[in-house]
This record gives sequence, structure tokens and C-alpha cells, in this order.
Amino acid sequence: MSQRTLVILKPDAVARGLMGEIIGRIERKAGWTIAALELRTLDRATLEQHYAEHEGRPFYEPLVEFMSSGPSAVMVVEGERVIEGIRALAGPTDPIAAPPGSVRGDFGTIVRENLIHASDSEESAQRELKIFFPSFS
Ligand code: RTP
Ligand code: MG
Repeated sequence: MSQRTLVILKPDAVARGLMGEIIGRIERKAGWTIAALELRTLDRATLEQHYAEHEGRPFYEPLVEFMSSGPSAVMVVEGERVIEGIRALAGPTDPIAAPPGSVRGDFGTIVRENLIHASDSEESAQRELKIFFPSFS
């Protein structure tokens, strides 16, 4: 089942020079294609839409601050079961709990600065693609 998902390489990944490493893992997966890719410093309005489900939580403000602190790489990735697949490639939210071999497990230590975002369901993917790549939805 071919799907489309929104992936963000967060400002920590870009600042640490890990874009190539992470994009390489996505590119090498059989049958997955990067359909759009852009470096973008995300503004508050965009992030408020994107993270609406977390509004009011203690980590929300620092998260929006961090996510707007420098350029991110925003991408549309398409292919076989790509929504579930990129979540697996990223690993669990907390990088210390994430297994070695996953992006977060290999490169992260801090929950907020966990390198990568990927849509968590078909509904989220639809909603998020509309925010970041209106021409793809
Ligand atoms: P994402 O949305 O970025 O793909 O990550 P996720 O689904 O694994 O995690 P989610 O629960 O949606 O949280 C969104 C992002 O907020 C930051 N966060 N910080 N306790 C904390 O300090 C905390 N909890 C979450 C992380 O950057 C997480 O990816
Ligand atoms: Mg999430």
C-alpha cells in the first residue's frame, strides 16, 4: 500500500550535520521516494498548527522555541507502508529508550531534540502535508 508522509529533520539534525546520514537511510529503503525536500526555518504560526494536539502541555512552549531555532529539512516521502516505516526508522520519542539502529537511538539523548518528526497515522499525514506542502494534498 503506497502512502505519503511528512518528515521533518529537526533543527538539531540539520545543525549537527546529520541530514545526509538520515536522508541516506530513507533513500536506501526499497521503494521509498523523496517526493519533496526543502530547508526551511519554521515559523511559530506553522508550528502552532503542526503541534496543536500538544498545546497546553509543559513541553509545548520549549518545543515550539526549539523547532523555530534554525533551519529544518521538511520532506514528503512516499512508498510502501511509509508512515509506519519511518516511525520505525525514527524509533521511540525518548532517544535513550530508542534502540540502537534507529535514528533517535543512534544519535539522540534529549527527548525534545530527537532529530526527526514523522506523521504517526494516515490522518496525521493528510493533515500535516496540507500544512507544509499544500500542493501535495
Ligand atoms: P514527533 O511528533 O516529533 O514525530 O514525535 P513523537 O510523535 O514521537 O512525539 P510526540 O509525543 O508527538 O511529541 C512531539 C515532540 O515533542 C517533544 N517532546 N518533548 N517531555 C518532553 O520534554 C517532550 N515530550 C515530547 C519531542 O521533540 C517530540 O518529538
Ligand atoms: Mg507526534
